[in-house]
Amino acid sequence: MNKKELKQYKISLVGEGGVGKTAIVNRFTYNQFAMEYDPTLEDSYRKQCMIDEEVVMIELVDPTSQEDYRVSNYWARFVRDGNGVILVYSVTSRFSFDEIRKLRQEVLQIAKQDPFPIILMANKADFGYERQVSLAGELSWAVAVSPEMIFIPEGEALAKEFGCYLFEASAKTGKNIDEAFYELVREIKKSRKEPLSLADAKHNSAQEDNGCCNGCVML
Ligand SMILES: Nc1nc2c(ncn2[C@@H]2O[C@H](COP(=O)(O)OP(=O)(O)OP(=O)(O)O)[C@@H](O)[C@H]2O)c(=O)[nH]1
Ligand SMILES: [Mg+2]
Repeated sequence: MNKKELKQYKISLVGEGGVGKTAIVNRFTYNQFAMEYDPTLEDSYRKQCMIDEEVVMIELVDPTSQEDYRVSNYWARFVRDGNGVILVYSVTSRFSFDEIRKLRQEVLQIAKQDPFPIILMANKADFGYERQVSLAGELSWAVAVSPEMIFIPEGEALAKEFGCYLFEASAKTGKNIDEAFYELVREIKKSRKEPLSLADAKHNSAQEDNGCCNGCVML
């Protein structure tokens, strides 16, 4: 099969500046990570990958997060032409988390499709200690240590509200990066009512057995 015949999935990353959208795309596409921060104007990428025993083409758009562009049609076109969105916040930025609800509303207003496939990604999960603390349920201690940090229960509540998956991820370590993209592709397949491959069907039935998905958290 040549590249033109492959199923295509167009995905955009949406989130506030500095949350790690470019780092996530670079980890997913090239398996690379850089510590430098260079605000994005606009980039697009393509990656061929095997998901549930099927070779597909993923097209990624990493649009600028600057407010001036977001409110213009320039930004909207990426969402409108795309098949799904990864909404990204950083566990180290309360602001980026607080803005997610508004960003989701913007995406849903722009998107042509209802429901529109969305995955929530909590990036920079390599900022380690808070994860153990929140798993142990000692939130108040953790908040005292770092009021800016976002903890799993907060992200989990948001994912439940949205009825979508939440992936705790790190572009630095690679944790849950591929998994989040693959899950979004599955969501897009479901929304397009594409016939399921055997591997897809197995995956979906395992999730249904686990009561997914009304806000699932992947740690
Ligand atoms: N520790 C850690 N740092 C990260 C991670 N992801 C991104 N960073 C760092 O965070 C900074 C911002 O990352 P970018 O990927 O440029 O952020 P962005 O969301 O693309 O920002 P804009 O292009 O301005 O919208 C960079 O210094 C990255 O190295 C991560 O998972 N862990
Ligand atoms: Mg960027």
